[in-house]
Amino acid sequence: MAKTIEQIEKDALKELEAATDSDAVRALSVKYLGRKGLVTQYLRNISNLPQEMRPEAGKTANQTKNNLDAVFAKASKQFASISYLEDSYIDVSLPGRSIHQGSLHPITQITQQICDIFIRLGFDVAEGPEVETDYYNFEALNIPKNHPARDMQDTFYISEEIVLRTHTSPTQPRIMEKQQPPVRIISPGKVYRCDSDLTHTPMFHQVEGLLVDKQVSFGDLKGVLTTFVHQMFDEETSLRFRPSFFPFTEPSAEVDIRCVICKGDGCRVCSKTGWLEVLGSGMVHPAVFENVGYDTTQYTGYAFGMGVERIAMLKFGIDDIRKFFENDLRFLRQF
Ligand code: 2NM
Repeated sequence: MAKTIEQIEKDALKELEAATDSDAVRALSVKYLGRKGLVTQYLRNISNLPQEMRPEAGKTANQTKNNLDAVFAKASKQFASISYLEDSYIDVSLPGRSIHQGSLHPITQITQQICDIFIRLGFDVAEGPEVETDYYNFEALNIPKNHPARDMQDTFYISEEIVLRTHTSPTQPRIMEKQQPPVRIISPGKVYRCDSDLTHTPMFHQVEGLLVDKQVSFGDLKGVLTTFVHQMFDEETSLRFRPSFFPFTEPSAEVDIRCVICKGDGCRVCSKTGWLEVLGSGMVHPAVFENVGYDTTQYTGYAFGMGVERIAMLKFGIDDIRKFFENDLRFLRQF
């Protein structure tokens, strides 16, 4: 016995109640209203009914078809809007995504501090290549072929004539060749030496300075470096100039400051001397001026150089230079 159209509609509505998503509604729509659907088949079978029953049966069946059509469409729309809400659901109680602020590497910070002091004193910044010729790295700076600083153990050679610069000094004869005095420059940058332990890394940073003019004296050098130390460390920091030797300066002096840790009492950092070496300096050797075509009867000049890592270690109280190159964020975020 075939089901009545009322029974079919009842079943359809009951099944719809159990539907939980729009896919289920679509399946019901196919089951009842599709090409082989139960309502569709019922409509088709009306032609087999006795003539007098057809109009009434057709009317009821069409009403059922239209009703189910509307009910399915409405249900499908409701499920669609629910799933849209579920997909785009935002939990406003979740903590926000934090933005980590970056900062300058401590070596960059100290390099900038050093440069700023000399810029205020009237120096310009001049940078040069890290891959340098033997001529500018050594020869122009009065470092002869047999000098220990040229030792294969210290210098990274690219070829017979090309090296990784071992100091930032070669920038200076490059400038002097192009520019007559007065010259006031500082040269910050990376330098390379084949050396690695607690206090040495194969790459480190220097700032070197040069001033050339008429009647420049060792007193000018002392004044500028004293100002530098007082601004970089502390107005109260005492310093001393200790005779030394560099091939490119004569006379030469190293600058020591009172130990920033023990204030001169003697400790592990200053090897019980109470002093810390922070700078090399001197009056530019006439041979350097001759190499760049400066008139040595008219001009004199001073030069100085320092290691940025060493200054940074003293300022921040760090005892292992390698910390600067490990890129451990727990270390770097302290600066
Ligand atoms: C130092 C110490 C002493 C220096 C000399 C020159 C130049 F090019 F003018 F000759 N530039 N830098 C110099 C002098 C560097 O570093 C420890």
